[in-house]
Amino acid sequence: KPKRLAYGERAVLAQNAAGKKLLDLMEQKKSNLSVAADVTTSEELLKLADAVGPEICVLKTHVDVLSDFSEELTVKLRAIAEKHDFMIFEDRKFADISNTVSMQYEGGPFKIVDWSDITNAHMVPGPGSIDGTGEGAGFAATCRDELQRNSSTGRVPSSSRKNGCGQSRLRHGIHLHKSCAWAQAANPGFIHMTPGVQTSAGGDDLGQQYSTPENVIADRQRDIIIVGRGIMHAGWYRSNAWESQKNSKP
Ligand code: 6AU
Repeated sequence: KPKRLAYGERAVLAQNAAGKKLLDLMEQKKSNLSVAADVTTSEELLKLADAVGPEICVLKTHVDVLSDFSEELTVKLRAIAEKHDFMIFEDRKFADISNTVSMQYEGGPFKIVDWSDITNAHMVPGPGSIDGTGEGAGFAATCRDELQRNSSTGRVPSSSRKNGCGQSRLRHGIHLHKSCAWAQAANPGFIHMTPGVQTSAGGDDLGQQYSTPENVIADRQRDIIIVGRGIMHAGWYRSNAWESQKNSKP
């Protein structure tokens, strides 16, 4: 088995500025944890970001589930990201032609390009849909992207989607999904982020499947785990366990 390179050693091999920054940050902060901040109000999001900020390399957001999104939120979130030194990944999953994706990325209510470090696109329309997101026309040079397929049960990856994934991966270099056959050993310049992680394997009752951190990082050679409800509901587990010990039989 080839020796696994350290994240910091891989920074020089990264495919773009975002990848390099992320690998350096992971090495320096000694964190390969990303939290999926799937909350529905700005106040909860800011509170969560400030609480988990010291532990994480990436905060993953879905700002279109916030009931009160505002530009003020993005300014505050950026300040928390600078304070704790993590990157913001808006999990937008674009899926259209390049011209439309670029308008959605820069405009609309969210103006994702202004405040996120990383965003992502489905490979369904083909790799061309995110080709404009490099240093290309209409996009800020800070634009970054990720690719993804689904971790939920019942997915049907078509060969064309797989091809699109492969081609874009070559150009863009940060790669996000659960079941890709490419490990970092295949190309240490790519970064693999994997969602669907909890402390024990299993799933939710809507088709999500979970793996453990060790399974993802050690066995499958991925780089970053993304944990959502497993961390956000830690309070629930904590109080449940605490209350349960009071009920334990002598
Ligand atoms: O740990 P969970 O199940 O609470 O949250 C998992 C997070 C959610 C999903 O939108 C996301 O990861 N996700 C993704 C991403 C990151 O794009 C892809 C995927 O295949 N499965 C998945 O759960 O925010």
